[in-house]
Amino acid sequence: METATFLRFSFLLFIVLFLFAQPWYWYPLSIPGFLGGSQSSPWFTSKDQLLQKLLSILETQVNISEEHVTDVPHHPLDPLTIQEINKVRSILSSYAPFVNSYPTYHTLSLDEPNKSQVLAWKKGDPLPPRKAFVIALLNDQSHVLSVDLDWGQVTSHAINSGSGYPLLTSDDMSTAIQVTLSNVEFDETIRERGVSFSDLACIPLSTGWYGPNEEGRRIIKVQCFSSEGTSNFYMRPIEGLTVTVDVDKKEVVKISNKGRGIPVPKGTNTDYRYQPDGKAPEMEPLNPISMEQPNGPSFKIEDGHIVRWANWVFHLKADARAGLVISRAMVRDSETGELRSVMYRGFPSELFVPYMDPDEAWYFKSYLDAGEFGLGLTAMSLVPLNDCPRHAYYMDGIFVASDGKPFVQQKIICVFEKYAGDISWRHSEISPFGSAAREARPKVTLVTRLAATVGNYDYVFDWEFQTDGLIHIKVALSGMLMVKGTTQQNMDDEVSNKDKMTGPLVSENVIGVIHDHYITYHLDMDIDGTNNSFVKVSLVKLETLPGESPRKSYLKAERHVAKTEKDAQIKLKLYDPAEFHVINPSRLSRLGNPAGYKIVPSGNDASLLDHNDPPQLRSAFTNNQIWVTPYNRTELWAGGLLAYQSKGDDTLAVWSERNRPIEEKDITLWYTLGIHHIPCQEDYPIMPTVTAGFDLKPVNFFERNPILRAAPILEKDLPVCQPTASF
Ligand SMILES: *[C@@H]1O[C@H](CO)[C@@H](O)[C@H](O)[C@H]1NC(C)=O
Ligand SMILES: *[C@@H]1O[C@H](CO)[C@@H](O)[C@H](O)[C@H]1NC(C)=O
Ligand SMILES: *[C@@H]1O[C@H](CO)[C@@H](O)[C@H](O)[C@H]1NC(C)=O
Ligand SMILES: *[C@@H]1O[C@H](CO)[C@@H](O)[C@H](O)[C@H]1NC(C)=O
Ligand SMILES: [Cu+2]
Repeated sequence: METATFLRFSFLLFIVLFLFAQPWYWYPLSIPGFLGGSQSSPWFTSKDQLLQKLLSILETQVNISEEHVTDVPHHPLDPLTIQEINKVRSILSSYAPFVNSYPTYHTLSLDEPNKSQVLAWKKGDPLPPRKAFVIALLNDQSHVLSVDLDWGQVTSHAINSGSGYPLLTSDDMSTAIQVTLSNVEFDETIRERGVSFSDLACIPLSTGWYGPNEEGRRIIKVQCFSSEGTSNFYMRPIEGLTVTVDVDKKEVVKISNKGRGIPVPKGTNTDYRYQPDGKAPEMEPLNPISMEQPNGPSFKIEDGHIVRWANWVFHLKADARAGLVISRAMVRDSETGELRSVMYRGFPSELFVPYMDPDEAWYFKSYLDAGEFGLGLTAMSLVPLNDCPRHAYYMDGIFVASDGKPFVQQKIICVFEKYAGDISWRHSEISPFGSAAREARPKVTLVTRLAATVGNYDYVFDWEFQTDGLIHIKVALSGMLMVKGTTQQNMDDEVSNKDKMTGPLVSENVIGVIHDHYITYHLDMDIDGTNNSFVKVSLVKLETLPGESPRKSYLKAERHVAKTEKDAQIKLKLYDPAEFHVINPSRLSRLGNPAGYKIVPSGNDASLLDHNDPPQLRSAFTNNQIWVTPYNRTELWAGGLLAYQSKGDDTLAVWSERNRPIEEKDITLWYTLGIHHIPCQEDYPIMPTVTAGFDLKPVNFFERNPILRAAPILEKDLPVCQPTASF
């Protein structure tokens, strides 16, 4: 039965994610004694039995809600439904080139209609033709197809000639682990390190691109840890052991084992799961706290994907690669009530994480998490009341396994209203005429959130909408450091290779390797339509003439409209400040200012790697913090359509070099936020969140403060609440 098989695949994905991101502790929940017993337990006397157990679990079925089976699309941008995905698979199974040799599916998602069709569509109109965008791998070639669901036909088919491969499937990852676990030499190395197979946890790592040796085949590097005594196996690396696997040939290419003298760190006190009877931190306990919403939340979700709240309307969906996509964001004009366009589409396009260690077991760690693993595929269910507050609405993601079958990732997005005690505007005054003013308004916002767990790291992606028109885009980083084993226990220890430490000691025998995080956002701005320009408003210092003023210098704003892409390749500089506006030159305020939104950067560390260093070549899209390109429906992924092992021949940096005109055009803004991360002891064993973000803020878009007449909150509006159930 169709449903049963897709359930099986969702389970398969879960298992692999668990291999990939979750500790082995999950096993005892379903297999008593699997982890709890001793070496002599029948489950894990040998590695073969471990493997067999794994495989039999992959065959098991789980019971997952069937609620999406009857979904139908309501909006041109709605993701493919389960029925549509099944139809695409059936069309492709009788498509001549794939009939005799079955490809694996790495992407199967909505091929969005042309922008003009989406903009012209109104509720009630028939949907534009539904199409699927497919990337399938067959005999080492990436086939890029468009499938028309109404015609039941493939309407375009090209073999991509770029350097990279599509993102990994869960099958690729489990293959890499299985090939590793079945290797005899690997067996030896694990025994030699004194780790028992029952405690072994291995993760599949993307390999980057480092020259001809690894070209022409798909490679995954596997590294392993000991989970003995902790669910947090990431803190117990088997250092210096890397198994390079050819995923398609299903064979080990190389085993590098250079960490023999390095002990597996002990990992005491590294478990992060709550122990109700465990020792609490030395602090006064907090009383339970929540936000009051006596009348419930103020947002509505229409037809599954349209979010309406206060003066905002937008389309929200999960995407296997981007995670969370906001489309057609529109804000209501506070004076006229007109719904005005702000952004056609916004999403994190790539996430680059280079580690700063040239060692054999570390040099390749330079991940492109969106294009290699997928920010949606790695997102797991949010935890009610902790990940998202009470009254949050949860949205599922419907993705596709490598055999083309759909599966559901439940509750990976949440939508909620937030009041964090902040103020949206205020003033108080003692009037000389007796009537005092004391006015303040609370800041209530609407948040949409997705948390990707890409292996060890967690990235919480937020889009926060304000009633004053501002959109705050934020990422919170948490999860585990990727740590390196060392013989060193203390900073005082005499260690011969101390100078080669590539990060601080964060625990005994554990180095937190220095690394960066760069998140590049695709922001297709449409300010009151598509006729937009990018304006750099520079602050320049002017000097007064002798005798002109007691002042010697002052600042003035100078506007420069970017003509072509190179005018908009921007490196931020503290002593050369500027604002960056996207404006509509044909939409003027009553005072003659063009309607605009500015991007307000922050969280902007820049990459210092050599531009010819392979990871930086592939991630040249981080060489500037801001880029602007003319709209092009295929230029979505800053690191290229096929990012896995790519050489950087299809990145934003390459497109932008064409230097196309961008003035009075439909333009896309790209912003990269960056974080240098020098780990510290507090990051161990799990990191308190570190946040970085930026704003999209109206400039002369509204005629005046759009929330001037917003009402204050009074005591009677907030009766003391009784607890209500969360859902
Ligand atoms: C599986 O789901 C069905 C309904 O969809 C339910 O009746 C049944 O009890 C569930 N089985 C288990 C084991 O949860
Ligand atoms: C969409 O746009 C592309 C290029 O602009 C064009 O080739 C194609 O025919 C359009 N498709 C439809 C359905 O209008
Ligand atoms: C864009 O706006 C400018 C300024 O109003 C106008 O001259 C130009 O014709 C517009 N372009 C388009 C394509 O509408
Ligand atoms: C759109 O982008 C693709 C990929 O960069 C490029 O090949 C194509 O020429 C672009 N189309 C236009 C109209 O610029
Ligand atoms: Cu970090």
